Amino acid sequence: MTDDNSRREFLRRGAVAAAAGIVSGGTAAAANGQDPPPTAESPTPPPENANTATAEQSERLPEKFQEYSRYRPSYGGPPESDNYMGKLVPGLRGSGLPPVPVEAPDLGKLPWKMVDGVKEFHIYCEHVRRELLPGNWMDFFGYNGSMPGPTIEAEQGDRVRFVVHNHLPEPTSVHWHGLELPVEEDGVPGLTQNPIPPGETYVYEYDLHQAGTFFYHSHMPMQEAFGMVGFFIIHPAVAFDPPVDRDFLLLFQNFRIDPNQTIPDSMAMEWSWHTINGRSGPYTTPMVCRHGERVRIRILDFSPMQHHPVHIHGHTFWVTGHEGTRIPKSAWIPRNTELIAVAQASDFEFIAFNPGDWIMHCHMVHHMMNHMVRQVGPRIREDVDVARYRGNLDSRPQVKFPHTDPGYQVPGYPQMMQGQEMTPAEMQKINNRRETRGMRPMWHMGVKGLMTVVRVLPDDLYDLVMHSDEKLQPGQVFEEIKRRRGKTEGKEQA
Ligand SMILES: [Cu+2]
Repeated sequence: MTDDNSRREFLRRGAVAAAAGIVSGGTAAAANGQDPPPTAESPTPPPENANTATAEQSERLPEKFQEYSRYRPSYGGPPESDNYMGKLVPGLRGSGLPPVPVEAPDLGKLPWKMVDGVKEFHIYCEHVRRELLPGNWMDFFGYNGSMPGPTIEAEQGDRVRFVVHNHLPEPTSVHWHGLELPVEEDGVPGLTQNPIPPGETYVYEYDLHQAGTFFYHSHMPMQEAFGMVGFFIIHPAVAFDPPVDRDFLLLFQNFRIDPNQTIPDSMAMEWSWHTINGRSGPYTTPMVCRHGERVRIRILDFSPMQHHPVHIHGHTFWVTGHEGTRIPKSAWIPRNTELIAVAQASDFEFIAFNPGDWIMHCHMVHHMMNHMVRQVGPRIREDVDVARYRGNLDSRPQVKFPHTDPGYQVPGYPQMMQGQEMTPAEMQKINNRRETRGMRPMWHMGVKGLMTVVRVLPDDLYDLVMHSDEKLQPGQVFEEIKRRRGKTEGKEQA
């Protein structure tokens, strides 16, 4: 059997086993994607005893830790096994289908039409107003009415044409980040082309031979800090195995926008607003999945100068790609927190085995809040009156002993930090989205700044939330998930 055939055979068996809920790890050594035996074409033999060692490890590991289930917590080991922590467990969608379209919550896609065998896109560079949180409209530069710009979705092998219309009050150009293209298409002002003057149009055209998570952006630094970026996803000609059921995109950004402003300060070096796909938590729309699906989430950090350690709760993901391209399986890394630096992207894949509402967020504390300002008395802390101090500068009142005295309060965030005030109408915008139906009544308290939610819902609850018009009470779905786990946990493990 050729390597390709054995791979297909493994995936087929995996899909059959997966359909039964359990993927056996007992024969892991035989089907764990190790290097094929040496042939005339591959003179380097695998290390001696590699297979024996794996088999021995596998034998020593209690069987219950060798099995993998897409429907409950399990180990799927030993670490060399294909099933280990869900590593190569296929999605429910099956192999051999075209790649699933990407989905960027809260963002649209750039439309295209076929013109003489070329996929032609029109890009409008323009001023954009974006509502980061309900009632908080800010001013940016963006593309086609969106900040960040709409997602470009193309396929390996496409020839693409971008007609760029500059509606900005200043010159611009568009760079195609990570693409191996002719130098005159690279979009660097001065170096490879003249900047596109305001009101004028410029055409880029080239072939795509790569596949992966790329992006497009202005190559004027201050325009980048103003929001001029968007995803450029190139699907592989043949879908990557194991197949995924969902392919989400999240674009992380930081901005400095002072409390009396709606325009980012692109010179600033500390950041007060944090957005995912142009919104801040809790206005970021949850990613809703079916229980047992294989999910890919691709994250791009396009912050001006800060990295993001992105963490998911309740699951372990495999890092399967970076902004360069897909990573070979032997180099995938299991993590629950991945550090993504400026202009880097990471692709995560995991089996959504764990029903519930799971937060996915940047772990830097300053990135878990919005509209931050320094401690300046009543502006942030409601019970502190700086006028009282200012009026008595000659004889400032002494700190009194009772702990209620403001002098006892720690300057900084921890005590009496104010939440973002929102009107009932604004709260409705948070809670009235289909994707949030049935979440706990106060779910939004814990979802701020660079935070969003992955919802893993059993089939019937997924349909109830996403497809039915039945009225759901706050907390109804969450409580039902808790109730079922309590009821069925023992049975499933029997
Ligand atoms: Cu961060």
